[in-house]
Amino acid sequence: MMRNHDVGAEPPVVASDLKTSIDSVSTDRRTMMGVTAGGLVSALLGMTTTSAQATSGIGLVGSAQAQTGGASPSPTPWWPSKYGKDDQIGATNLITPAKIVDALKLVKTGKVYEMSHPYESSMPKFGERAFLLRIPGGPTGGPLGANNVIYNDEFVATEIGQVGTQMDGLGHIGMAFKGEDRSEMRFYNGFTAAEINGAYGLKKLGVENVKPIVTTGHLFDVAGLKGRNLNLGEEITVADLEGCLTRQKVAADAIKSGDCVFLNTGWGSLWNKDNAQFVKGEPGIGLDAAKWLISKDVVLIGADTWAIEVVPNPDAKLAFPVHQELLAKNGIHIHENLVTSELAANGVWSFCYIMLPLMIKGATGSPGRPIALV
Ligand code: UVW
Repeated sequence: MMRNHDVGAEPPVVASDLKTSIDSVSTDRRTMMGVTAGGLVSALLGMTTTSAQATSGIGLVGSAQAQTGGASPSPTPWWPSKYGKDDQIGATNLITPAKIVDALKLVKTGKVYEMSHPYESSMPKFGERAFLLRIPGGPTGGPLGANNVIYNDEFVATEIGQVGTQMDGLGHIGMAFKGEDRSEMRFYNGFTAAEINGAYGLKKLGVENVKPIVTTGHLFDVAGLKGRNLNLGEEITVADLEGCLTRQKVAADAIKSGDCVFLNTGWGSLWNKDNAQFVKGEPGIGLDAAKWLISKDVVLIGADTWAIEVVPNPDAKLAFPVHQELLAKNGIHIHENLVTSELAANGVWSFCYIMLPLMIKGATGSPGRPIALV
């Protein structure tokens, strides 16, 4: 089976969007405040920003981002949530005790598939996000007491919920209805930026609200279906998802309310091998496939890519529309930078999925160690 990334086969729409570099994109609000993540960390640690931090997928959506600040992109409110007007839990409401019992029935052998990459500074990162770990001292402390105990601590400076293998919480993505007016920037359940944003963490929709995720997971091996790794900017369609189910001999009604779904695109094979290409864009679902999965009432969609959605979007005017559709409009979580290749290689199509988001109060997302159990 051919598994190489055919970089040369990028569709023409990509080339036209590539002209905007990260330097010319003005919508990263950290830069607007004169503080980049790398700069903040550098200031904290007395270091210089690394060239790895300059790698970015932002340039690919630059032309779409350049169109911000105009008329309302969608006059249709998506709130109140079907889970209640004050709900901050979103689709994880669907993970009931019965769902957990059902998922655990899939565990027959006790085999664990790790779905996380290790967290390390060399990993690919979107925009100027950073991950830096230092062990001060060496050892950090001691010797103490008559027994001369010594200890090591670490100091980590990072966008904790948004680097590496990470799950997006419901406070991560919203939509600006009236330019810079924070009372018209809407998130899940209609909460506004004016209501939720706080310098010391989100006041609402923080990732601590997400329930522990223990439910049935299903893999769509799209790379397996195509017989190759998918290309940058290649959209995964509803027909592709249906094709995966047929090829994998999974019944169309196997995906039930409260389940999670995952995409194996092959893009993850670039991880820590060609980071520049990994973050430049990616294959993924477009709005049609997203709506098809939403209609199945899933709780979370994950992938071996950094955004799970096709980047750049085939509609060059749009930037991350699937993020808005899932997180803001439907309260469905996104799990990025997962390892799905082992599941695909072993033909593991359904499994018990466990991800326990950290209760980092006010955070926009969570790192973690997701596993598939069979
Ligand atoms: C953005 O934050 C724009 O993307 P992601 O959730 O993929 O990191």
